[in-house]
Amino acid sequence: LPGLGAAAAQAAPAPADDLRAEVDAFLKDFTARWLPLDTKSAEAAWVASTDVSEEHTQAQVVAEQAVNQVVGAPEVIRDVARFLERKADLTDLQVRQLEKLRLRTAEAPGTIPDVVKARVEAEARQSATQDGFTYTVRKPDGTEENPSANRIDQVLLTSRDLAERELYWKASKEIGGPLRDGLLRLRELRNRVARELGFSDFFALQVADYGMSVDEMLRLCDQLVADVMPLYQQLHVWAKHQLARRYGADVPAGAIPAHWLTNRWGQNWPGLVEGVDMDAPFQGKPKEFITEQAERFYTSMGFPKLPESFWAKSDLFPAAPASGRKKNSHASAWHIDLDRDVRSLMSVEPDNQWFDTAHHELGHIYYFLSYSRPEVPPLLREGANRAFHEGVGDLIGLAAGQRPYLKQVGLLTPEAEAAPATTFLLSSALEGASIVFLPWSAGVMTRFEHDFYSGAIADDALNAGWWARVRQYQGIEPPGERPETLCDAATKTHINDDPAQYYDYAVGTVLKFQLHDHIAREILKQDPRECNYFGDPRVGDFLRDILRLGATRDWNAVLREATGEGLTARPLVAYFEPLSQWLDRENAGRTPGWPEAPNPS
Ligand code: X8Z
Ligand code: ZN
Repeated sequence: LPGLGAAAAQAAPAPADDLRAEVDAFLKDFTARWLPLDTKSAEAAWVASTDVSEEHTQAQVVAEQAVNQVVGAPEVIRDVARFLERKADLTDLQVRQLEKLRLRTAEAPGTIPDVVKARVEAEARQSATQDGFTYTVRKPDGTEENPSANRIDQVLLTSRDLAERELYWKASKEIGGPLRDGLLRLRELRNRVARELGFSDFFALQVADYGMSVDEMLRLCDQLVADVMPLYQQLHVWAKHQLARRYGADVPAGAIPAHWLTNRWGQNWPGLVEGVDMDAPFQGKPKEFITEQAERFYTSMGFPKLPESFWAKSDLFPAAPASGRKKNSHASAWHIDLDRDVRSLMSVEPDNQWFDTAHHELGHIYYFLSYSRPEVPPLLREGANRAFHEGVGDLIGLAAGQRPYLKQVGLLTPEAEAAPATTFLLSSALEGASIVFLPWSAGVMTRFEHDFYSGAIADDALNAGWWARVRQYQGIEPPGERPETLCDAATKTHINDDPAQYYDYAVGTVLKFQLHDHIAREILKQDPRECNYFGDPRVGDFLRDILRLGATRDWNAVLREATGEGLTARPLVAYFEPLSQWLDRENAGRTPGWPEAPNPS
């Protein structure tokens, strides 16, 4: 009888109070074991990204293996699942931490240790191949150049010689060759990892962080593409006429050749508007100016100065070619210890694109700093969702591109000041993360990665699959055949090292315009197209109220409380409204669109 009693007592669920105490103890213990290893692993990844070498790659693998052993331990997986079965008895903060932990365990389930280990190795190898790559341009006169990514971007931005443009564009795609097999291997390993805990594939695992299904995310992205497609098609036809004139070439009948555009992927089209030279004000400024000016924007709104360690530990400028050091050429922000150790990896040059990027990166950094406080458990030191993290710095980039601010700080040329409002608006629609960016981000990148992980794109048709989507959404075509020995998708950093998450930027773009609209109209009482946040602590207070929450609240609720509305592209579309009429006049007699374009209605 006593034995029976004990068994019955064991089978009965613990009272809610006891369960909450148990979960608290579990989370405390887990965090204490995980955080120091996570910090070490972030430090090792930082070193591997800023100074590519075999030794650093190996050290990164070892450090990541160590953290995975704690995160994906079978007991952790089991306990998290057991606790989540009793969500109703737990606090919201506990449930949120457990959900985040469930997604972390799903990235490295200890039930299939060999696959997890193989993945860590393959990820580190792919990053090293990417970050250590040397571009080569073979000139018609027989000489060779090894241009940096910045140099390629500069040629594509400024050269008016189509033969030269094609040479540099093609050179920029050579990196896809050495990355192709690694990407296919990573697809297999990422999918196997994700499926172990029941996700349909790796794409589904990444979307789960939004609390959305894959179908919901795809529908949202399709809607965003549809929302901007009428204006995109007007911009597309305007741009091809503008570029044909610039290059002295015939206007393409349908799609625009990729090497005509001023960005390697045509993800935005900077520098197309004549008379608005946004680079001129930065030329001749000290190299620190761009990041320091971005910091001044944040401090002017009441954010603190960046910690000294940010300046000491960040890697902000291109590596000197003579040093032989190779570093990742794409901008990023790092939260090393989930506390005050924040860093940025950039290759800042004195131009407008890096000015925008520096504001973007500092947005991540101020987000990190704002939620690193005792009330936010380390497992929830993330954005409300990943798109919020992308949207915040972009918002400040948008604010720093407004003319009243640029004029105030002496960064507006007289021509840009004199330009009609629509001309200035036109350059905003083309540049940065805005109208032109959405068919790329919500269309090409999202659909390609979805279809790649679901298996809808055959291994021997990666380029065919990529360019079909580029043509469909962006109306861009490659100059000539693209061989399947290359992999043009893998020339985009995120495909390799930030996979299946590019919709973050699409959703972030929409959020950016929603927040901007609210700030301009409701807080500043200014025109969203000619406004100035600089020096206004009310804007800082509004933003900090969002940032300081981290991921402790549902993102839909955070957005609704901040702006009174759920996610909507309405403010984005409204911002560019005056442009459509102007483009209609400019484009009179021209035929917009290209074969197989998505229906603009
Ligand atoms: O990757 C970035 C940031 C770092 S999170 C520089 N962006 C996307 C890209 O460059 O493709 C910002 C906009 C889109
Ligand atoms: Zn970012």
